[in-house]
Amino acid sequence: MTTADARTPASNQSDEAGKSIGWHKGYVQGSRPDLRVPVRQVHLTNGKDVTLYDTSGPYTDPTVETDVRRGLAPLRENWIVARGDTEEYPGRPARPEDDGLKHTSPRMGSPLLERSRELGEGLRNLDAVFPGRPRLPRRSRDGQPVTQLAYARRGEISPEMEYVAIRENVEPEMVREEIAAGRAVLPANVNHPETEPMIIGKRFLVKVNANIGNSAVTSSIEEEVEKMTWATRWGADTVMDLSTGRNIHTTREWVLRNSPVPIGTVPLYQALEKVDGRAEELTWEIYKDTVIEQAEQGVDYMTVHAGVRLPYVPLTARRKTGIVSRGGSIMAAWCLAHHKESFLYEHFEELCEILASYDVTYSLGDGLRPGSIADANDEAQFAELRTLGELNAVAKRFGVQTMIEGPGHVPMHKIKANIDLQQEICEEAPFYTLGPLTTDVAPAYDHITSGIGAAMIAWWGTAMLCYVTPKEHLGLPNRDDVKTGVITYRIAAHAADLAKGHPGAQDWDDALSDARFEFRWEDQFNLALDPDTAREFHDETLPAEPAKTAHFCSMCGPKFCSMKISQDIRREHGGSQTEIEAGMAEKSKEFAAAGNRVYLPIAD
Ligand code: IRN
Ligand code: FE2
Repeated sequence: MTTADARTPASNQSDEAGKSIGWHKGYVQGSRPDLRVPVRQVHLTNGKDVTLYDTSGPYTDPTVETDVRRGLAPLRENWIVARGDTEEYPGRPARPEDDGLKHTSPRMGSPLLERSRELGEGLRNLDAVFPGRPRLPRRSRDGQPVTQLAYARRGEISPEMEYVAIRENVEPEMVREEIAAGRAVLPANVNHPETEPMIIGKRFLVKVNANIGNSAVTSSIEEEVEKMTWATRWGADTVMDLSTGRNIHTTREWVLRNSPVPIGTVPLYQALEKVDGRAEELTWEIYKDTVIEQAEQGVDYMTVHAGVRLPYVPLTARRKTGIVSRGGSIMAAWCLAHHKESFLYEHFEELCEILASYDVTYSLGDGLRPGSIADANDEAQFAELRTLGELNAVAKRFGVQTMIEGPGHVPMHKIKANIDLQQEICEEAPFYTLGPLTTDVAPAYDHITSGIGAAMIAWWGTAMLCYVTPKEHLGLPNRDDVKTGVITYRIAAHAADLAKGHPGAQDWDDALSDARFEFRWEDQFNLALDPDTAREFHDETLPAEPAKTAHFCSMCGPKFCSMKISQDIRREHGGSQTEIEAGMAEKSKEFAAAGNRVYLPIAD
């Protein structure tokens, strides 16, 4: 990573003033021709480049033609086939109920296509059935795990591992070790060859997940595909499709075929659709069938709420907000209705065998996470966590990559106990937390209440943060909410990367600080997490082109910009301490003479 030289005089680039140099998509070549790792190359006006991690996929590469109807190129396909441990098979036939169309009579030909066309509902320009290349699903040839964990344990550095090593600026052997030890996961279903490998673990950059998903009444397939590309454009490392209602199978197919990042789901949601929303009618068979359906499509990781055990349900009775997890409440309802142990817990080993044969990663759900500050770190939550620790060990035995989900709503002073306990109980398996929200009093601002908790818990070792949007607790996020959520969480993640001292993390800050200090406005914008908004805010008060190189902004005005003042001091008085102090005293006199006002009215 190269950054701007901190001491480049501002005047040196005045001739390039206002010229938007921008950024372009670059690639770092790996050890084989088909291993090219995408990066975002920001070109600064001083001729230097800054290289940033890039999650946006081929969509931001003008040299690559993308077509959502055909899907992305299957970049990992050759790697998967070359391993020789998987085979194609006919797969499970898609059924109308997979798409929530259970109550309509199937027709001749393609019932899904016909019904969806007839309904014409929730579908705008996209056809109901994904038209892209037909493919058969793959799975393990002999029932042995075909997981990155199995390869890492055998001492193999897969192309996927080399890819993430380049992405993270670390040694491939370190990647292999972390995966082998279960401290990191590399979610990469053999049926999602389109995905650009990424890694989740505390020794790596903190990752951010964005949730998307239609519900029965809102959103179309097209909108969901767009939300996915939109979220990854702003920096989502993974996307979870939490769709319910109609077109659920088809929406997921479109999202998967077009997604450059791993896709996660909660199979329980779709299983519930298949029994018409009646939790007590769920069975292991329906659940298992849904998991296989999704694994064949290429879902990279699945939330499984197997820690919600029958004896824990009563522990939530006296809580302020009971069970707030969707999956958790479905499983609790099932356990109570049958007065039986959870079928997920009972059949966990069988589930491990299925996941291992596609390399689906577990995300062991926190179905009993606290839904309010009052319920944080209570008995129900920690009882479930201990069970997740036990299940983590089982999953590892079966060679399944595993991460552990965490809360929720937790006040700041109770956050650290969560990650410490999780790391201890789960043998340092990656923690994946939802926030946590540090207070309950700010609906409409819960991206912020949770961004605070997210930054703290990530600093202490959480590997991935599940974003929260301003619509949390209020409604389904739209495009703007998705962007706000992703940017907020990128801030939390990067703040943690800095605090953890991840190699190269600070280079980005240094480059932006230099640009700020030297009044290279365009560079500031281009380096920003959200260049559009930064530029827009600046232009609101100083729209003129010359202002892009002006040595002040409208916050303090031309006279009292602190950065301007320190530059003047440096220029007039060189560098020695006494000279600087003298300069400061002089500026202080000027300041007093002008009325001691920090904020001057904006002159227009
Ligand atoms: C992450 C950590 N804890 C929960 N999450 C996410 O919350 C989970 O991965 C899923 O995307 C979402 C909803 O989960 P529930 O409410 O079904 O538990
Ligand atoms: Fe909540």
